[in-house]
Amino acid sequence: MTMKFKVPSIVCAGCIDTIKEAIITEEPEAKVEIDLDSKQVMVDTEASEESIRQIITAVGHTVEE
Ligand SMILES: [Cu+2]
Repeated sequence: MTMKFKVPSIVCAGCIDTIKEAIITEEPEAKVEIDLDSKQVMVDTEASEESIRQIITAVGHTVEE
């Protein structure tokens, strides 16, 4: 299942690497695509939306509701 998150705290390529790495570490099967301009995080995973949201938050980023 593919889920989308808007993460306004993404400001540079470093943020993208941080979030990607955090998600892949917790959910190795996940496919993650992040667009810097739209600050959109797309995750294809079997994990729950809530758990992905928590992973993004745990590395200091903010997910828009
Ligand atoms: Cu950054």
